[in-house]
Parts: sequence; C-alpha cells; structure tokens
Amino acid sequence: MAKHDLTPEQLVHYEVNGWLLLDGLLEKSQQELQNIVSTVASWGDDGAWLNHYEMTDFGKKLARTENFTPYSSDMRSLLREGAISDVASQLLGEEALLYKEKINYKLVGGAGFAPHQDKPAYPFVDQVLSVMVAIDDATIENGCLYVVSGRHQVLLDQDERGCLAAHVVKELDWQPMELRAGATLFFHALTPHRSGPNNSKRDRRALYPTYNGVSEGDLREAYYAAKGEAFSAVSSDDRVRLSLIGDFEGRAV
Ligand SMILES: O=C(O)CCC(=O)C(=O)O
Repeated sequence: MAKHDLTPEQLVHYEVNGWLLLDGLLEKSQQELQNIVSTVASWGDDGAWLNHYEMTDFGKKLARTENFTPYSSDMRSLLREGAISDVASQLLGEEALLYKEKINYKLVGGAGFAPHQDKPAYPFVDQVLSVMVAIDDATIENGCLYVVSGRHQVLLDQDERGCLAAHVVKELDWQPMELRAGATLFFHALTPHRSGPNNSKRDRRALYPTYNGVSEGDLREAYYAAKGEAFSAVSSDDRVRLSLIGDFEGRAV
C-alpha cells in the first residue's frame, strides 16, 4: 500500500469533479515551504531556470519561475519523491512523472489568469494533471483559483489565445477554491479554471507541479525544449506570455 493512500471516496471525488483538495498531506511546515520557494525566487536571472516578470501598479515584479527542479534538491524531493507525486500517481492510475513545474508568485498587485483549460498548453501528453500547492493562504481577495466541477471530459471551445471562449465562460459554474498555506489542490488538465489579480496587501505564492503517467514517457525535457522554441519567437504583445497559451493577464515590463 502506498504511504498516502487515497480513500475510494477521494478517488471518486476526483473522477466526478476533476479536482481534489487535500489539506494536511504535506509533511513540510508552511515555513519550510515558504523558505524553499523564497530561495528559488532569490536566484536571480543568471541561470538555466526561467524567470518571467510583469509590470504592476507597484513596479516590476517576478511573476513566475519554471524549470527549477534541476537546481534545487529541496524541490526535487518535494515534487518527485514525496506525497504529492504519490497522490498524483493514484489519480493518474499509474506512476506519475514530473512533466513541468512552476511557481506563480502573484505578488501584491500581480495579475490573474483568464479562464482556460491547461491541456492546450501541454504538448506530447494525453493524461496529465496539475497540483496547486498553496505557499501563502490563497483567498478571493489575493487571487485564489476558481474551478468548474465536472467539466473535465472534453476540450471546450477556445478563443484565439487558447483560453475559453466567452460563451463557454458565461455558462460555467465557477467555484472559488480558497486554500490554506500548505494545502494541495489536484486538478485535471481539462478542469476549467481562472483566477483574479492580487488586490490584497500580501503576496499569494503558489507552486504548481504537473505530472503525466509513465506510459506516455518522460517528457519534461521535450516540454521545455518546445517552450524555449515558442518563446524565442518575438512577440509584440502588451501582455506577458508565461505559457504556450495566452492565459496570463499581466502587463509587459
Ligand atoms: O496561479 C494562478 O492564479 C492561476 C494559475 C493558472 O491558471 C495557470 O498557471 O495555468
């Protein structure tokens, strides 16, 4: 038996709703998680990880770091060896491999994300799931996720940015997911989600590992190669591009 066995009810909840919220899964304290994320945030830009910035009313801010597990043993053990990948394996129905990892900082004044499904941003994989690990409490005021339950069976209509078409967004039932720091939200790559800006006076950092099943292969390097290639093309957009779809609503620096 795996160390972090889900109950049959939890497995059914994920299957029916496309998400599962677990509080108390992680052995690390809030402070330990915050320290690991603060360390990554402090690295600066001189390295092979990817830092993305946004302009806010309070100046230029770090919006996201990706591709950091090769450079942090703390992150490697948190995302590849512990409870998170164990639960991801049970939800995928086979061993979970890390497909990509990101920190969304959403510092004070940071922007939100337009309604989308993640799947169009994840090439090469079919069965894939993401996890939000709340590093700070996530609240409605500071830009928590909103999800839609039970709409993870198919890709819904998209707009030109790869986000959900306006007519789809209107008809969906959006549910705020306020998370305490240290809680984990597992969600299917087809689960519609969005988030607002951080209008509070406190940062709302969140760590997002994404996993695919071992039967599809280890695709992390292929993913970052594809992202690197897409991002080497010049963009004249006013918005910051963080992903292979245009979900981030932040302003360019
Ligand atoms: O961190 C957030 O507020 C939302 C993140 C998100 O939807 C994404 O990165 O795809």
